[in-house]
Amino acid sequence: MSLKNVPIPAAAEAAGMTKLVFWDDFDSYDTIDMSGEGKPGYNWYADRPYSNPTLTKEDLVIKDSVVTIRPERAGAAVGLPTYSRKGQTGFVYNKGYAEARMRFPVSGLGEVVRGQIPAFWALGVDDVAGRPWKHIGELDILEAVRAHQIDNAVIYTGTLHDHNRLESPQTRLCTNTINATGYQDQFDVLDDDWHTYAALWDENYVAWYLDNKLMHSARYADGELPEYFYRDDPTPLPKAEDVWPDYGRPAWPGAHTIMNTDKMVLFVSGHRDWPVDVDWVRVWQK
Ligand SMILES: [Ca+2]
Repeated sequence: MSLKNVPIPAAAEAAGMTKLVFWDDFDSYDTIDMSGEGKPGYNWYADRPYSNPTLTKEDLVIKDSVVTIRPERAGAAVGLPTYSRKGQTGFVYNKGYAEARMRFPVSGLGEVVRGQIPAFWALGVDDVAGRPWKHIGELDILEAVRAHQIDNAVIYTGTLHDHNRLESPQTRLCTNTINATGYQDQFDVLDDDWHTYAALWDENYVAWYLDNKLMHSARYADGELPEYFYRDDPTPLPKAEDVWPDYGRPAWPGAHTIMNTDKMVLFVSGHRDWPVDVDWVRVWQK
């Protein structure tokens, strides 16, 4: 499917996010800095943070307007970023509607190491750039997870993390919201077909979409405990720490409000043993 035939997603339009600020159809390597040097002006960077090896054309195979992301184990979780640590350049964004059309196998998988999963996600640029930070956000638009509860079926999850070192330099406080998967007997099992994964990120609000359908959302504000919602149900979900006592940390008032100011780098992630096809990526803003 060519990107130019894809309409503005309804949720982005409703939020006034109709300005296309980032797009890639993966027609060629021209939008990826394969040099590993971190030169400005590209959508994606083969050089990667956290001392991971530079991606090669074996790790990123482009064919028929699709990139297959399949790096070796080392650094697979990081995938392909929109920002170069080496060049201190690239695409970052604050608020907007980010979406990707992706496909990955859901059966015949060997042992998959934790964290090395199909993902479309964003992280505060200070961490990616290697700058010291006290407080950043992380928006996991999609993480495809194997659910041991249901025969290792591959399920949809989307998560918001608040990484906070303000209260103790030694401690990385983190609170999380995740979709209904993990809270109760609601699993959104994925197949190996193409799907569009998206997150609407606005002031004090994040909502996740699968094929343009609202999946779950989070609301947060200064001085208030965040609330998490399942689809259109106005009843807040139970707190994660009440359901999974060892899951993350209890949320604190103001958790996630770092999202209102943080600038984030986008990533698409796959692995040699769990390759991910990406047809296109777009980001819309007001
Ligand atoms: Ca394409």
